[in-house]
Amino acid sequence: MKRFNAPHIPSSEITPESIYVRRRQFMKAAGLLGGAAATSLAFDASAAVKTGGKPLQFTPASPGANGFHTSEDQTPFSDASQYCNFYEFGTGKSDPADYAHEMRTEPWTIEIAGEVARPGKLNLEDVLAKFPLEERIYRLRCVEAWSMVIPWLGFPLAALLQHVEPTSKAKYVAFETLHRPKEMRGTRSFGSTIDWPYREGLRLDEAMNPLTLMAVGMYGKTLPNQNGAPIRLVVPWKYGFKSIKSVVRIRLTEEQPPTSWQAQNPREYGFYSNVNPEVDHPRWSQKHERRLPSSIFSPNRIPTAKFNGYGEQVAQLYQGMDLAKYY
Ligand SMILES: Nc1nc2c(c(=O)[nH]1)N[C@H]1C(S)=C(S)[C@@H](COP(=O)(O)O)O[C@H]1N2
Ligand SMILES: [Mo]
Repeated sequence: MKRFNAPHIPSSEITPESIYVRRRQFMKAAGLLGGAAATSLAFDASAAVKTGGKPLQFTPASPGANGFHTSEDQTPFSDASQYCNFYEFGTGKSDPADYAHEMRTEPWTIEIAGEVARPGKLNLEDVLAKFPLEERIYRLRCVEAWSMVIPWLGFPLAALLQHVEPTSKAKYVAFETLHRPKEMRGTRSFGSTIDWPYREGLRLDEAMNPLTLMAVGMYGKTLPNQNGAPIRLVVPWKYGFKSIKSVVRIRLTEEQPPTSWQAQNPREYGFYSNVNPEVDHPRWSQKHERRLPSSIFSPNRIPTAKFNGYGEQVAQLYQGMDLAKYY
């Protein structure tokens, strides 16, 4: 098993993000970072690093009590698209923005398997034609104690699951990311962090919750590759690592599926991973977060809310469960 213990490191111990992002932008502008020779296919993805992808049509988020909208300040696109976790491209926060354009996202199919009446492969275009896009302005809180507010574009995962008709045996939903080492330099090296492909999972009722989104865009446009193009999960009440990127496989199961971070370090990462300031990570506190953009002069440090502030929508899913045990 080629695993190497280099798990999540709280970024507060490294560099404040805004300074970091600006430094990268400066280095890029000054031509100080090695640019990959872009093929014609990679060109759009490469441009999307800076500007975002193609404009999309969607129903704008409207304020209400459903958690679909927040009036908090949105994180600028430049921070959300340049300060990322996508270990398939490396463990550094800028690695995804630097290298994810090497991933080909066309054509793209999602395989749906397991406990469903209608298993099979779906083309992304068919998925997009079938499920109208909605905007959801969500907080996303990383386990490393930073957070962002992002306007996502997507459709509820529930719509897709209903379409494939879960059987009565289905209790969990397992997800897998693309694993294509030629295009994902972080998965090529010996001594990798994770046993690829990246895997995540939800209980079926969590997957069916109206907040759970399959996102194909952000800030009005298709997703940049580094944010999980062409389709990713967004589960706003859980730590960011549950929001698996670039999904190619969905499997409904009877048993709780293994997940990448739990397999990597079960003491530090559980299956549920609900945002919870009352349960510290073994190596750092989860009581506060730094809302991006954050710098040493304005750290933007705020208290973390249980379920990332979505308790009204999801607390009932965990009634009677000891969330310190099921972390
Ligand atoms: N396939 C895959 N998905 C992933 C990750 C990853 O390394 N690989 N990182 C996760 C983590 S730790 C976080 S915080 C979010 C970050 O999403 P963002 O970069 O779009 O903000 O993606 C999650 N999804
Ligand atoms: Mo994360």
